[in-house]
Amino acid sequence: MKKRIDSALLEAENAKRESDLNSDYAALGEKLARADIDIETITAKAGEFQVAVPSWGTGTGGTRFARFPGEGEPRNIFEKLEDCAVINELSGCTDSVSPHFPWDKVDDFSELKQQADEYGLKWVSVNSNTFQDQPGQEHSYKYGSLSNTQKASRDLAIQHNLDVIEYGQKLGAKSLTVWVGDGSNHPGQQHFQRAFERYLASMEEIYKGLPDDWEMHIEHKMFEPAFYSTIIQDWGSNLLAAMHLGPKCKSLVDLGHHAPNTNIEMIVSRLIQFKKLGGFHFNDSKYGDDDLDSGSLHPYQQFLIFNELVDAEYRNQEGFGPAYMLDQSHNVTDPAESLINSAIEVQRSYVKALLVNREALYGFQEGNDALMASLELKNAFNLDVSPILAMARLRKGSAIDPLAVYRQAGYRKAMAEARPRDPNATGSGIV
Ligand code: LRH
Ligand code: MN
Ligand code: MN
Repeated sequence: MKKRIDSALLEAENAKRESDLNSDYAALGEKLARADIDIETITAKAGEFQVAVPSWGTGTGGTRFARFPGEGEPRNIFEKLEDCAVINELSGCTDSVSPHFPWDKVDDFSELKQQADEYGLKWVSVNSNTFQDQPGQEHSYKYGSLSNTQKASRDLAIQHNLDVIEYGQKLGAKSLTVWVGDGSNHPGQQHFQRAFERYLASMEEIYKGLPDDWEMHIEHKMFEPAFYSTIIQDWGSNLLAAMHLGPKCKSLVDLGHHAPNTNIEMIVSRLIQFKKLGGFHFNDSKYGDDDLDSGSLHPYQQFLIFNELVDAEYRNQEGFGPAYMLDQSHNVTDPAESLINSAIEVQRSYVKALLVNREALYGFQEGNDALMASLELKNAFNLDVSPILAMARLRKGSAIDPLAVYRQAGYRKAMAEARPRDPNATGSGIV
């Protein structure tokens, strides 16, 4: 497999840390053994865990006020892929990329697929974009896309989604994620029911174009860019649409798309119960769709979501197999560093959730022992599983300390030279 980080450097950095890691791992193994948990089983599962990197997350983000471009940021999808390769090499848990069209401009899909293959990267959910007009676009999305009152705009948005499915097929992806910004800014501006009817009719056309082994994932979001009403503003509308469209359509949960304090883990449970959980966009948020680094603000919430996911796995819940993706915007950090760190934080939540004694928890739930039930979760969350994560990485040839190796390798500096900034470049397209 083609590497972008010098193997000798990686091995030397790992060698420096290996003996300390072995001691920490042995100590944690003993502690877990006292709770009848086999550390090797957990480490093997940690090694299998993967979360996809969003192609758009590799560039510096921005807000509607300003964007401060970073040095050496990728200028096209091929360079984004290079950064995704680095993120995966070091973290060992991001073996796939989720592209966004037409932000990712591709002339030759076989060339792109070949580059990904060389780096051992796969393509997962493809994202369509009908939330902004493209230069020279014939019919505008200013008043919506799939739900626009004008048929010509709706048709354009439908066709774009069908095109994106075709691109995804060329790359070997198996799902389409649809998020639209359609909505209204003024009470009375839009007839709620008619708009939703138009949206559903458009989505039916896209659904018909789905290959047999594909799924379509609908993403809800409370507000923005529409500030009064949004067509799929919450999981209720999302689920209604997914149920209306059919079994190949499921809901996607972007953590930042809910009101603060929403019980997202319960939404996840509901979607699992009705076989409608399509996937995740992981990130963290304080106020709205902040797209902050996963686990940076609410690690316990992220753990509680994984508690539901691991529970579904444990119960062999039928129809369960969500796609895990990050969806973040990095304004003040090196995007590659944030993505490495975030992927590991998501993996950390998964591993901690594996430590929960499910049978004990069910017992506390049945017996209405609220305190012991909550402690069963809290004790798992409080355990530092870093040695498990580091060992899983070491065993697959990734870095014990990914950020240390990344900085030691001087990757960003090298990219600043290799990728001179285009003075005319506009935003990276981060929403
Ligand atoms: C919308 C969203 C959606 C888009 C991405 C760029 O806020 O979360 O997933 O495709 O941001
Ligand atoms: Mn998202
Ligand atoms: Mn978002």
